[in-house]
Amino acid sequence: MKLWYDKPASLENWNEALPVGNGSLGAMIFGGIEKERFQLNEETVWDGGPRDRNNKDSLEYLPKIRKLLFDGNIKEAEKLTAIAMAGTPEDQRHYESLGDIFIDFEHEKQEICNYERFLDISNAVAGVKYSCGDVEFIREVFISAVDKVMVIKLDADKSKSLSFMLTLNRERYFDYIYANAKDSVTLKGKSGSDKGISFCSMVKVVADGGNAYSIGNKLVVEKADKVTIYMTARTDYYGDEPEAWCKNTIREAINKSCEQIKYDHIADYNRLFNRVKLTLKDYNSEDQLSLIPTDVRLKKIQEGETDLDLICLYFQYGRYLLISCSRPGTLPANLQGIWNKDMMSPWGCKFTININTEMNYWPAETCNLSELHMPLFDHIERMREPGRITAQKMYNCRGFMCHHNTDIWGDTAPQDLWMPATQWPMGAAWLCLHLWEHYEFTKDYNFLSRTYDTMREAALFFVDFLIENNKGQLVTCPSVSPENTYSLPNGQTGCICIGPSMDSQIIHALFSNCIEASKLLQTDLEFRGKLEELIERLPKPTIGKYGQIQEWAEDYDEVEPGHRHISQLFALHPSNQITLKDTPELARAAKKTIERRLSYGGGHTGWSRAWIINMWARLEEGDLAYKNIEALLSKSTLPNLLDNHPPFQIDGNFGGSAGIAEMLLQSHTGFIKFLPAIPKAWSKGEVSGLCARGGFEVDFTWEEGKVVKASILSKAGETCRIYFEGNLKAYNNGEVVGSYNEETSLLTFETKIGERYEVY
Ligand code: FUC
Repeated sequence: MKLWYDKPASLENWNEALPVGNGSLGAMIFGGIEKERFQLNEETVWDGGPRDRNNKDSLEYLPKIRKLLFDGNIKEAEKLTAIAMAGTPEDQRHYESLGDIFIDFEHEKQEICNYERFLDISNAVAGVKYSCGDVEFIREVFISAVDKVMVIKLDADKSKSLSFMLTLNRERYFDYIYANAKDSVTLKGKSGSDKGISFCSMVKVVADGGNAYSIGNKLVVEKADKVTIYMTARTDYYGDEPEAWCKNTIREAINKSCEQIKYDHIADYNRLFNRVKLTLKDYNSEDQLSLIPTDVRLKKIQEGETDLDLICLYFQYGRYLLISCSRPGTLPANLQGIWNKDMMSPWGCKFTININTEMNYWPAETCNLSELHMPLFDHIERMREPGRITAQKMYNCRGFMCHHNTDIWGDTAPQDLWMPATQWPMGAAWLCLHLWEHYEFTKDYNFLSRTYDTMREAALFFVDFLIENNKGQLVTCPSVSPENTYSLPNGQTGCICIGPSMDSQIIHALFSNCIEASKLLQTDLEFRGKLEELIERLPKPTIGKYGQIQEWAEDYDEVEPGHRHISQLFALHPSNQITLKDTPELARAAKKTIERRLSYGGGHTGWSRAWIINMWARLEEGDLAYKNIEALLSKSTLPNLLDNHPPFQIDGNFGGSAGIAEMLLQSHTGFIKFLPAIPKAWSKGEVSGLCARGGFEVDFTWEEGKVVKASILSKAGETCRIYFEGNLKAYNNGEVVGSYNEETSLLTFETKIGERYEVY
């Protein structure tokens, strides 16, 4: 499980560098020979601080905007929305790079050979190896979540071979950089406003043999045998004094020893990573593929070659990335996880919640990284108070809500002044669906009882916010269908609308989850009654003139029929309101919808392609899903296997891994289905540790596209239902359990917590 390359990343091309991280600290490693670069991030280094941006006039103009929309005067409605509802100011805070470490090596002028740069994702350790003359140099880098430091080990097989100068830097916006000890430098600053974040990064070198000292604000090492560099960073976001925290963390790391830190790091990482294994057996390859550099393998896929092993690597890379950027107690993965080189990055490298942040967490449950979902849940809590204020001030509604972006202070006011996206009231609602999903996968009753109130509060907003449309249905208004524009027969175009399909689907899911949760928790009877009454009045998915699922309440044409968002199919994925079995007509229309999008060039951003993979998987179209995986790899993947929107955006990686899992195992319809969307080319393979709703962990092998043998671990003692056509039985300790119903094709058996069940 290695990404590897036979040359350094070009210093100017960040997209070739390799990411390491521990959930809050991140680095991109370039692997230079003369000059090494580590581009650094700390996830709380954001510009500015919290603020209230809710538009003071929103409430006053809301009735007027609604009236304009009901009168069909879209242009006027949009004009007024742009000034009366936009955030004041229009933009949320943004994420920034922490800086860089540069190391200038003094090498003898000799030929370099045997160069290799790698990222071993089975241990979360990156490295560089090469020979210069008769000296072999080895560099190893990892960031420990246990000890909260980045460790860079420099080694050479001849003594006194390591001489270099180290520079810690930041492009701009910092106040101090100084040697805080003989062998250590500190960089400090404060971002943005007076409420801004104070940050500190610190580097210390420990040399074996030779000399290590500072000159000015550089660190110099001369003729050392081995060197260990410790780096960490902190801000005051969580209330720490950053410099003291860094000093202390580095001191403790050095006391612990580099070997022990590495040992603990690998053990900690393996605990998460090793839970899932995937092999796709390729009859044509001769298992020599790992000898080819990763960028070359990617190019071969672009040229139409098959490389199933690279698909397994890509799948696991998504898991690696989530483990490296989203640990309990850290912030959720932002648009780039934690890895961002810019001071002013695309979309502020925030949390865009009209698809992107949600997609980041699609693999969390299915790919057995459930606890990595926690940062998202913590963030929802962070949004509650600001979200209440926005609900109250902008709409005079109870509950909490958010528009299509949020920042690390949980800002919930509208973001940007961009008609297709800004005025969308569904962000908090969509995020809250993840709480229910976590419950469904874990059956953790305590979690549900802890978080019910949050889901309820998101639903409460819509109890107040929904209004009646001309058909007497309950709809959102104003809203948009992210981020598409419709055209009217008279040639007018518009974004703002009444009751876009996605909104009704999200509210349907949120209300259903709350109703279900309140039953399980035996609570909140009155509120449940209210939701049961309202849910009946939400518009249902409707089939339009092209046989597609309608995107808006009216069967408008899209200005961009190949648009990257496919919001009207939210009901197909991630939700389960459209399924092949229960709503076959809608499923057919969903298929038409995807085909229509694709025929107009859809799926052109990485995340959009990843969503399409998940949708084809839900429609059990394995070959089409696979075709889109190949497209994701060949059109939207950078040399370092990060997703390319463009630019780099991590959602495509996570959506891609989730899509592969979705092709292998599904459980969104009340039962487990093995290999629901297996492409012909993946006829043989094995997988272990994928998760299904009901608290099940599933392993199986397959041949000729059919499961040969499965093993299911029950973690919650729920009844297990497996759908298949054929003749399989379930066994526990050698005894047959449960029974198979030929009419429903369901094998059903009761389970005990911690027991394993074999199915063959
Ligand atoms: C949404 C998408 C864009 C981009 C941005 C960060 O607005 O429509 O494609 O991914 O988020």
